[in-house]
Amino acid sequence: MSLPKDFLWGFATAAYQIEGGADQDGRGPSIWDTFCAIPGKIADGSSGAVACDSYNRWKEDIQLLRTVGARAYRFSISWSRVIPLGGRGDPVNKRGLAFYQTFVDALLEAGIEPFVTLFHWDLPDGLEQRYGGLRDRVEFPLDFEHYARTMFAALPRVKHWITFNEPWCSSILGYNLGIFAPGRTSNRALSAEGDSAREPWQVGHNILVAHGRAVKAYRDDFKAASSGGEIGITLNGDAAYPWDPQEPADLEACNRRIEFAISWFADPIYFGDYPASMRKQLGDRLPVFTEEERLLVQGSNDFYGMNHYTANYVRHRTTEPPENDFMGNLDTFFEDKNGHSIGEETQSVWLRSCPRGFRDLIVLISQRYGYPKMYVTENGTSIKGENDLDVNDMIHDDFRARYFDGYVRALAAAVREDGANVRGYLAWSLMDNFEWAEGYETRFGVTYVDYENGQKRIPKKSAFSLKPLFDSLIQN
Ligand code: PNW
Repeated sequence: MSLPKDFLWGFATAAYQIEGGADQDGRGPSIWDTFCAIPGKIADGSSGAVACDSYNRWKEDIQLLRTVGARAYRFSISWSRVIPLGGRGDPVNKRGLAFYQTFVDALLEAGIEPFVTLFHWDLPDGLEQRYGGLRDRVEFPLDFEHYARTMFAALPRVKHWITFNEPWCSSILGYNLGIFAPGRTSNRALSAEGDSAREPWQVGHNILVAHGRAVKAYRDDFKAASSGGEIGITLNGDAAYPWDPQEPADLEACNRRIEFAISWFADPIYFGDYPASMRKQLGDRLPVFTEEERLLVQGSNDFYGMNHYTANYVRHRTTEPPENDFMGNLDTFFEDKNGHSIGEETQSVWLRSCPRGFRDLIVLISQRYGYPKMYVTENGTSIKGENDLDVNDMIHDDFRARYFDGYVRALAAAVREDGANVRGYLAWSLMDNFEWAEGYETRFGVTYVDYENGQKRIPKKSAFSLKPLFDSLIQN
């Protein structure tokens, strides 16, 4: 028995990936609606316009959570459903708010603890049009604070708030590689606009300040009345191992890999400034915190939200980094110097299973940031070829169940043996859904969703695998 009695476990989703109802009850468009409409951006030409239709089938979703025994559920709010144009002077949509109020009440009624993400990438398109969205250092944080306050006031029963999901993805995939909305990049084959060398670092900075503003608002005006409410940010990051363990420069590169992915955001939050390795490589392309900004950001996590999926081998480079480099002048691989694979392949090119990496990364984060309280807010896997299977075979997802078993045991070992303070775990995802640029061809769900025939949901084997696993690990 290694996990505390009050350990929360369950499943996670995000608004644009499951809700659909894109035009219902006054929702405004988000940058993902706009991005999906551009031919060639999404693998199967799809969008989240209908997705799993959870906007209309949320009762089924809650029933599903009960069926599989979940204690917690992480979902996100569609900002443009609540404030269709997004800004602090724009009208609030009562019907959008009411949807989330009803949903939270129903979750609590079912004994399921809500974890609410305020921003899971679907920025109101109105703000993109008005001032360039996440690129605006002043307007964006103010509008985010107003939106956050609107939600804190509307959902007083929620005790776990996540400001931003994976700012690394918003910044790098959205503004360097240009493969996520709004799709800006220096690569002119993909976008007429964008500056991969500068915009991602400014966007990351603005997200940190917006996070800081929302946290201050929560602590000043809502936290006291919430009986134990807490707020934090969710960061993604992969474990890193040296491509050549005998090569000190590869070990240093592993450290840079973590710093450019995780410490980019976590160092300002825990220490008040960016890592020295980033300043050294990026110079004045990395913004400098004003004193006001630093005060907002430093100390702004009640907990560390960790999203984690995979691990890489890392090899240092001996050449000067190009201006669009965002990794810290290194290359990543799934095989080391001797051709040894880090783990089994999945449907996602960026994901291989490596449970030991989970434990090592939990320990690394714990050590660097002083053993913060942590929640794992996402962990899960796709399966190679899953979408090509007949549904009767698809629901026997032994690979996914094995992935969870390995990863959850690695987490339990980090708590039991390494002193990590992990208090919860949310598997990605409750159901198959819109996997961003991959469309619907890649499935991450523990529940099969039949998009063509009435959105029927059928829990897979892995959906039932977590309850017995956690029952065996949580103290009773
Ligand atoms: C996360 N990468 O995204 C997101 O938070 C989820 O919305 C998403 O569905 C899930 O992981 C599965 O992909 C990531 O390319 C997307 O390294 C891409 C990467 C990492 C995380």
